[in-house]
Amino acid sequence: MSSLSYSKHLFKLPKRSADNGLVRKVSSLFRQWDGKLSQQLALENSQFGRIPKRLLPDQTTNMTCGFCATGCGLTVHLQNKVPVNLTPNTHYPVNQGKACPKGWEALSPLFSPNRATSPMLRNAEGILEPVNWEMALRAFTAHFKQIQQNYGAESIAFLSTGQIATEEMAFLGALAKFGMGMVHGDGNTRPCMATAVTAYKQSFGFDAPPYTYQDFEESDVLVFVGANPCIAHPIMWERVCMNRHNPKIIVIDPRTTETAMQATHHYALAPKSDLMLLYAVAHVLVENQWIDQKMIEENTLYFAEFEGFLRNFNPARASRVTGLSISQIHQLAQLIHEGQRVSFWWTMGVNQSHQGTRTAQALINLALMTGNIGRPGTGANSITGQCNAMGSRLFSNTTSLLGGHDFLNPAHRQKVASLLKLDVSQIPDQNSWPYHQILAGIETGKIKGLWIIATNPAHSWIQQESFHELRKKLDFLVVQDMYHTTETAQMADLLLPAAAWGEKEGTFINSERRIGLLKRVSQAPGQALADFYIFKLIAEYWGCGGMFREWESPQAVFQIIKRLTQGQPCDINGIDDYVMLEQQGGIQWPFAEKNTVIEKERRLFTDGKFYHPDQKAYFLFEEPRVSPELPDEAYPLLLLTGRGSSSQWHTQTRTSQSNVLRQLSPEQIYAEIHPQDAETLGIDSGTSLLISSRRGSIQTTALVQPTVQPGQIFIPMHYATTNQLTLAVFDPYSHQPAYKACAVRVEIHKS
Ligand SMILES: Nc1nc2c(c(=O)[nH]1)N[C@H]1C(S)=C(S)[C@@H](COP(=O)(O)OP(=O)(O)OC[C@H]3O[C@@H](n4cnc5c(=O)[nH]c(N)nc54)[C@H](O)[C@@H]3O)O[C@H]1N2
Ligand SMILES: Nc1nc2c(c(=O)[nH]1)N[C@H]1C(S)=C(S)[C@@H](COP(=O)(O)OP(=O)(O)OC[C@H]3O[C@@H](n4cnc5c(=O)[nH]c(N)nc54)[C@H](O)[C@@H]3O)O[C@H]1N2
Ligand code: SF4
Ligand SMILES: [Mo]
Repeated sequence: MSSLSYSKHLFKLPKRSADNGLVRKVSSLFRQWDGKLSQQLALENSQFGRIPKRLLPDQTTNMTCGFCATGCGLTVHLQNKVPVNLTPNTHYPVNQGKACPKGWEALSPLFSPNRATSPMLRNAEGILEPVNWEMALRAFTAHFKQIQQNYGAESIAFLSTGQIATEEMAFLGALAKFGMGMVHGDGNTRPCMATAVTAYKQSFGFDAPPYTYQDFEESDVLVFVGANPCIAHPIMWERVCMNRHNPKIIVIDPRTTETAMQATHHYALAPKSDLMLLYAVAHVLVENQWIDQKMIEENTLYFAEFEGFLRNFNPARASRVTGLSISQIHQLAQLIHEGQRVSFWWTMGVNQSHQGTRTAQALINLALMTGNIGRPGTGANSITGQCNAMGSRLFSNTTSLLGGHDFLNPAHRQKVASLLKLDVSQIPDQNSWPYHQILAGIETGKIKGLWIIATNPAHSWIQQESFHELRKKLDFLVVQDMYHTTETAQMADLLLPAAAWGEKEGTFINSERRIGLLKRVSQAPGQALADFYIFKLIAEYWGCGGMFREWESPQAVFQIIKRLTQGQPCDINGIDDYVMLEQQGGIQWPFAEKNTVIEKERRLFTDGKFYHPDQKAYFLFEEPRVSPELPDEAYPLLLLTGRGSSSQWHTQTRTSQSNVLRQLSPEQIYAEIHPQDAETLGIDSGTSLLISSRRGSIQTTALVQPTVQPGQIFIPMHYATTNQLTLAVFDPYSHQPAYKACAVRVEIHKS
């Protein structure tokens, strides 16, 4: 059904389907939205909804990529208002005319036969069957309200995402927590960025990655820890390649990754021994007085305590734990000392660890103690994963109250309430449970209803079986996705069909804090709606639509978001609107005043002032702990997981829909294994393997190559079964899952 006929269909609601009150309500709703939602749905007047004329795409239009957090600019080419191709934007400051395979192929996933084109409701026979929106919304409201009536308002929770527009995230968070009375809601940024968030908040006083991509080009020493940008952030890596200072490129990773192969120095440490290594490096720096006393005294706290703590971390001790030689540890410290502009970059090898927060802070400590922050080419820099993980960190209303505020702070609650014209009692005065506690709440019967938006945890959550088992304990599961075929969508009681990137408008915030524009260049299939309008409809059906009258379009919500940032480190009140974002090629936060100089690149902490009330950065540290599951006799190998290729995105719901991308990566699951282990096991590349952990067994194909160390194997996360093996272990501060270390056994698979 086309959007046009869909909209007509809704205007003339079938009489049998609803009580008259509801029919009247929906009709009046659509009347109120005439020229807004109806326009959005029907596209009668314009292919591009309410985008101001100046932004109207003609033959081409520019927008931000919807895969990774690099946030490249793409130019979409249209013919008769239909997108026919795209090219990298040559003028966008991020990518300067380059894109990785996913960017080039960003349109293909839109035109997949797997698209969810109609709401689907599980019927009495247990089969998901298409229903119209009205029935879907009535089911949503009736089931969730019933659950709340039976078990209390907190008994429904949501799991959201770093992959929808900021305006959508803010809407969802406000609707769920202020409108529907939920307390618990988290997102797939928990398995991704929670560690960086916690580390920054504790060390700097706010979740603030300080860098700008220009720093890739300005550094003379770049230290990548647990990061494989050649695969995961190829265009950031391009920026490294543009560095004209003949830089030292140091990679700290147990694997000889594509990035390690390009590096000048690779330290293949034992998995999860980073904390020990980084403390030993700090020890050597202190011992040689290779530290920046001025920076330490003027801008930081707790260095004396840190110095005392470091005495126990000599290179000999670290050598035993990391497997690196003592001289390698000295060499690493010396390289850092000799650099004039040293930048530290980390990603999932750090974040996804049982001691991730302290490891990230050990990197922050190194930057602080050597004065490598606030200057070009420096910084303690967490690289973000998903296209809008940064938006989710500030505006999803999950871990922080909208705008980077604190649910536990009464003044913050009051501020947000008055900005949104709410009664302060509507804002929860407690933090949400983190993701794994929400799942534990399902296990114990405290959570009975779950709403999952733009994430596929049935594939991606750690120790997958535990997630699948929880399904039985839920009274009602709603999944909102662009495809009806995902592992999680298949489990739903109610599936809500979402428009995708390219089919809606809004903004994303990239890794360097740059706010970029999304545009509508294609029509969503069938009855699929932008998440924004799904939330709008739910608000109306739930009965809290009045709270969101001002939230009439993504552009209107952008203005609300701006207000919410007033006085915050992420203040963006100097940005007028989408048009200004378009004209400037994205704008990095903070941008509080209109007259702030608009530079192409801006970094934080140039004045040495941090966001704690005392304006200092803190040295934070703790005794390292042993990884919870080490290899033993029964399970003698260690499993690492992560990204396999630049053409595969996560659970592959999107990238598997492109013929081009499919051909650039192995279709079948494989395990990298060292030649030495292969010999012991009597296997070759191509041998079918059975890989078992204490959680279960999966079948893979062997890929024998020395990219992994002996005793370790690597399996990409992109395949449905990988997380059957992983072990649910979490960092105690960030609650981020430790996906990258568990013990396994490898055998030849006999069919
Ligand atoms: N092509 C592609 N790009 C992506 C994504 C994708 O799915 N596909 N996903 C995006 C997202 S959401 C994210 S979060 C990022 C992730 O980006 P990255 O973190 O760069 O990718 P990963 O492969 O998960 O992990 C990085 C490295 O950590 C190493 N590692 C494992 N254990 C340890 C350890 O104990 N210490 C150290 N030092 N290293 C360790 C692994 O060997 C791996 O090479 O990528 C983003 N970009
Ligand atoms: N073993 C192992 N597991 C891992 C990791 C690892 O390194 N190792 N990494 C973890 C990390 S860092 C991450 S970020 C997670 C990612 O895990 P997920 O978030 O589960 O992975 P995606 O495939 O990105 O899921 C996004 C879903 O949203 C849907 N979608 C896309 N666009 C839209 C939209 O606009 N609206 C709606 N409603 N839906 C949309 C897609 O079809 C897809 O189903 O995986 C984690 N899992
Ligand atoms: S590097 Fe990331 S943002 Fe850039 S084109 Fe590739 S997926 Fe898109
Ligand atoms: Mo991620």
